[in-house]
Amino acid sequence: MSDIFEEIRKSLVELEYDKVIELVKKALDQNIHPLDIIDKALSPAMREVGDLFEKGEYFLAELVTAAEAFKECMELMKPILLKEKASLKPIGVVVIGTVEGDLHDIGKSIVATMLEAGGFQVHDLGVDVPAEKFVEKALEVNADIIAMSALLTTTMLNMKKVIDLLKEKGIRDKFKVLIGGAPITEEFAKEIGADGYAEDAVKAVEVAKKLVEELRKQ
Ligand code: B12
Repeated sequence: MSDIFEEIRKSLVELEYDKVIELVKKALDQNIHPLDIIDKALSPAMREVGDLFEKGEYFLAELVTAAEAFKECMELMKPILLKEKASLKPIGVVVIGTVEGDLHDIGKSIVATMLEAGGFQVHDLGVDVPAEKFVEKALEVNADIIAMSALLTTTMLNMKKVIDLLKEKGIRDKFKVLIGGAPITEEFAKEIGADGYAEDAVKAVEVAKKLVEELRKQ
């Protein structure tokens, strides 16, 4: 069974678009859970693609191709992930997006899907989301959690802008702020005053549930 993960990983790193899709379909046919495909094959492959880019062996076009293949695999897996949706009545409301200046959305979309599968009502604002838009939407839908993603060291500070804006408006306590993305750490979350951090989509759901409980107790 582990061979299929290796095959998927290799074909994504080598940018064999059709082969990746075909192998993911094959894995799903074998009842392999989508989260295992993501964690054991697709995500490690994307990190490798990023490393090759950093070394100058791959260019932007290669990043784009790999990202498109990953996204198409997500389209195949999303219905399976959502089939496991926990409850009919939402356990909380989340506004999620990738921060201003940042166009990376694969990880954010996985987190959004997993939160939805975990029973949250999710409003996905997409990428390059300005601080004002996060706050506006959170107020509009009466959100419990504002969740932000950043993949660039240059954009991660835009997360703080959202927290500062909440403080400025006197509504910081109304929402829990959850952050994540490859360059984000627990320390960074503390530093900017976020309420929670998670390194992957599964942990994001656990932390989100904890944050909603805390909010209800306030
Ligand atoms: C694919 C990719 C792209 C694609 C994105 C396509 C898309 N639709 O997303 C494209 C080609 C557009 C791109 C562009 C650029 N990229 Co890019 N990209 C990547 C790459 C290879 C993979 C990212 C990815 O999708 N990973 C897979 C997902 C599943 O993982 P993830 O995003 O980390 O998400 C997981 C966790 O972090 C967490 N998580 C994520 N979000 C959230 C949110 C919350 C709330 C929580 C709790 C958790 C959480 O859960 C997720 C699931 O487990 C990374 C390499 C890397 N190591 O990350 C570089 C990388 C991020 N890119 C990089 C760079 C430099 C760029 C560009 C500046 C390149 C350029 N010269 O133009 C541009 C910037 C464009 C912009 N303004 O955003 C650098 C960043 C370096 C840095 N220190 O900032 C990296 C690290 C590559 C490298 N090693 O050099 N990129």
